[in-house]
Amino acid sequence: MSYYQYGYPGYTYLPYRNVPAMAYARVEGGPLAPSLQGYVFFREVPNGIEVYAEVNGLPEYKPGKGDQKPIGPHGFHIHENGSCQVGDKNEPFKAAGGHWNPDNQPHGNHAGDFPVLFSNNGYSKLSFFTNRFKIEDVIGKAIIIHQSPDDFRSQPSGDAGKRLACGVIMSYG
Ligand SMILES: [Cu+2]
Repeated sequence: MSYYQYGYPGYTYLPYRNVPAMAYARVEGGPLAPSLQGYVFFREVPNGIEVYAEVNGLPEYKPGKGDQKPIGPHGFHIHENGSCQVGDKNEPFKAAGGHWNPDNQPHGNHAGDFPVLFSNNGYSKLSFFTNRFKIEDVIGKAIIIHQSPDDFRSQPSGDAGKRLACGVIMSYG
């Protein structure tokens, strides 16, 4: 899998000088979503960072019933530990720890609280802007995609359920 296939919008017109800082995470599904794979890119833009994610192999949406949470749209966050060890197959990726929260905010306003990912026959593409961190702050942290939506309110992690996929953020270029 090469970056080109994912068509990161900034890549082809990067200048040769003053190349903006970039980082990426290759995200891979664990035991609950073995065919999931994708990339998350971070690119310096004026006044902040553009985050661009492209993911395949997400599960289909299923509404919640009783005390079962819905499957999708998918909670999406930066977690504090750069480890994607699977661990317990029923509760994977606990090694990534809790949400990355450098400025001690409630959940919903963590620096690494991202918009949810919507699955379109398993495919999702999302880009958004944030000024909550610099590229170098997130290198070595983990991206987690959850099974259930983030309500941006429940503490400490938005009730987003199990962890489908994980990727460690690396510097790029
Ligand atoms: Cu999370």
